[in-house]
Amino acid sequence: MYKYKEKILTLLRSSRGGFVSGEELATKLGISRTMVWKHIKGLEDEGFGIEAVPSQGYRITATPDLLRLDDIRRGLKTRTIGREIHLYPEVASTNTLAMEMASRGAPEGAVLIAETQTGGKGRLGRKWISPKGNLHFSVVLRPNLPTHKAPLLTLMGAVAVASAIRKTCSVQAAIKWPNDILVAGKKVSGLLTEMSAEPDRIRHIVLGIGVDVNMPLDLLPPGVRETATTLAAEAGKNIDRTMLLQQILRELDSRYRGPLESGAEVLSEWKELNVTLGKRVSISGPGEVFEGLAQGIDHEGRLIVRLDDGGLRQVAAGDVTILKKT
Ligand code: BT5
Repeated sequence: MYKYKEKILTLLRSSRGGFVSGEELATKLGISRTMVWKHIKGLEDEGFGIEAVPSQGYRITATPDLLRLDDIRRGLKTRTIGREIHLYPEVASTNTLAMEMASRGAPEGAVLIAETQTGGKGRLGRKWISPKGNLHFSVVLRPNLPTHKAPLLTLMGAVAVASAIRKTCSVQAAIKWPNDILVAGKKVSGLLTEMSAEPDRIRHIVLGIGVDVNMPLDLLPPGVRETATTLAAEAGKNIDRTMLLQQILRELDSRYRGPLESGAEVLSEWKELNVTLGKRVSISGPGEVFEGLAQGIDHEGRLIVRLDDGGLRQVAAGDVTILKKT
């Protein structure tokens, strides 16, 4: 049943807005014209606009901004990331679900996507607002890495997201340490990495990614709205979320391997894409706030900050505010 609907959609799409007769669809699929009509209704229920003209057939007039599993899988061509993909209309948090699924044995590279989240999570108990029109997904990883190297996976995720945004949306995405992607100085994406570990080995990691794509900005509350933006707002047009998601998965897939042994390649890409190094920053970490110059990143992904007294600090976690030059 489901397969026929997908095939009808493929045939209608390939006519690029032209009509395809009910007869042709029925013959190609080997089903009755009544069945064709039922599947057309099914596509309309999904939000497709389909015009039916008796002498000419059917044509697509509108495509919903909804993710579809077949579209995500088509042409993805990844080795590990996305070998299993789950798509949900709504969940509390894809990260929470992915952590549960990972502990029950979900394979490495499993991807969980939700159109909306009712309890989207940021770091440190903060909330991630997750309306329709954006991307919210989590990837299960089982890296053979010691726990202290886990932050490299967040950096790898940030490099993948920034690169994918640059390629598919033609906007200059940049990384702010540790987990933000900015466009024009405003946050457009955040990453949340959660881990289950033994004392010295990672059991599994979930890399959660939220991207503000096509939502109206006023869905974010005042206080958040001013520091955020969407890819649609920056590109001046709605973005094809499927293409962006596929590209992020490909960028993750191509980096999640050898380079992680040393992290060196990911770190050098990260340096190219980041907007933190060389800036004066204020860091708020657990129980303290301090300022300094963000001078470098070490091989474990820690930020190296030069304090005003000349001392150096390696920061493993915290919130960074880039200070204006004085
Ligand atoms: C983050 O936290 O930036 C991590 C966000 C990770 C979200 C993904 S979505 C898929 C997966 N499943 C989850 O449940 N989470 C992950 P943090 O750096 O703590 O930033 C959180 C702060 O960003 C909030 O306190 C708000 O100020 C702001 N914020 C919330 N929603 C936002 C949005 N949609 N766009 C921009 N900023 C937002």
